[in-house]
Amino acid sequence: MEVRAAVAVGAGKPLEVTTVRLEGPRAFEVLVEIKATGICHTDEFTLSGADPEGLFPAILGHEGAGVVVEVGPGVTTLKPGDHVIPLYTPECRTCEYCLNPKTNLCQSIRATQGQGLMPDGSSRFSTLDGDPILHYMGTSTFSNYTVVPEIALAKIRPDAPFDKVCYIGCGVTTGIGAVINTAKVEIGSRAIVFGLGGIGLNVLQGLRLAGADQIVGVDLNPEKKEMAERFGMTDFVNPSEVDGDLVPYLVNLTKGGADYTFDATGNVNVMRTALESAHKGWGESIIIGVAPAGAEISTRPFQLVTGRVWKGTAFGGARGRTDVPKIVDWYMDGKIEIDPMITHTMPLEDINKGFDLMHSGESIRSVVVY
Ligand code: NAD
Ligand code: DAO
Ligand code: ZN
Repeated sequence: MEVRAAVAVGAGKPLEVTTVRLEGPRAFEVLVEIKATGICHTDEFTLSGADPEGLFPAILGHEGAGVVVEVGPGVTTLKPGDHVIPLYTPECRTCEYCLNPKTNLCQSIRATQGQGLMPDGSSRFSTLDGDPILHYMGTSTFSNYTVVPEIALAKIRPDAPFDKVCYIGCGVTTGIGAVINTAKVEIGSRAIVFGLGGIGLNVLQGLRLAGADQIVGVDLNPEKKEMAERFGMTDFVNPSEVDGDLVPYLVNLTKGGADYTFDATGNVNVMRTALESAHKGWGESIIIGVAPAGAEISTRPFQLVTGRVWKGTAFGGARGRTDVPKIVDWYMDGKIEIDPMITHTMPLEDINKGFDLMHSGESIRSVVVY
């Protein structure tokens, strides 16, 4: 079939919105009509050329929601008409990783997904001339139709609005999951969140949900304060307004250091500050941000010897097919908020404007509605 897609033709170039060819689903694959997709920093990371694993031409997008149109042979858990969220972290429920409760990093299709291919090693997308176009993160939601492995689709309730719950496909789950699945924050905790963007705001609301007492937000941009307060932040710190070292300031503010700190900036210097502002003896620091290629973290080992713990999290430690439908329920039941974070919506034709809004810092989330 012919579909409309925004094609990433090369690093640093704008997406080209055009008609491309999409082959139907093969065994254990599903054709999904994408109804809405968020534009995330990871798409920008790849499009900019900073992602060393970035491949072109490709159809980016990994934060979508849509409807099953057709299922390939062997698909048993989905049928046409089901509402779904594609998962860049699949959940096969049978691989060594899925069977280990300590991780959510299903590896069953990791190799081909990383090469922009479906599990059988081929692409379903091509130009009208027949030249292959690569998939991206196994999802390629910057297309009004896409083909996704069955194990990379979470079935969600049919009354959830696509233009809001698409954000659960990455940002919401990553932020809330970092709190609940990775840190396992206890009621009454003190926490510090570095970076109050699309991920950090969801860490804040995760902390509020977990019953944290003190939720400190740290951002260089003072305009982030108002929205962050709406999502549960109790104290705002702008590092550029702190005299001297930020670590002792934050340790003092949290009465000895935070029980949990979260990096949602991707800056390795911030990651060090986050680790060192965690409480001596038990403080845990969770890295969410994705640092530039080749960047390294450092601290004095004595920080760990004296009980601080450094951890990282991908997709909030969530097992998508199991956890994403529950997070959709939380949204529909009013336990979490999404709407205020969707600051802009646009048709696919204007997708490059969504990237411009991200660069200028004007948007939290732009959503393409098909
Ligand atoms: P964003 O740009 O919306 O937010 C980043 C925020 O950090 C901004 O508000 C910015 O002002 C602030 N900031 C930047 N430098 C700072 C500094 N030195 N000190 C304090 N604040 C600073 O980005 P986002 O969409 O929220 O994503 C955050 C990070 O999370 C990115 O690195 C992204 O790639 C990563 N991410 C990780 C996962 C995962 O599974 N681990 C998933 C999605 C995104
Ligand atoms: O299993 O090796 C692997 C890859 C897991 C990918 C996790 C990606 C998380 C960070 C990227 C941000 C996604 C939007
Ligand atoms: Zn698996």
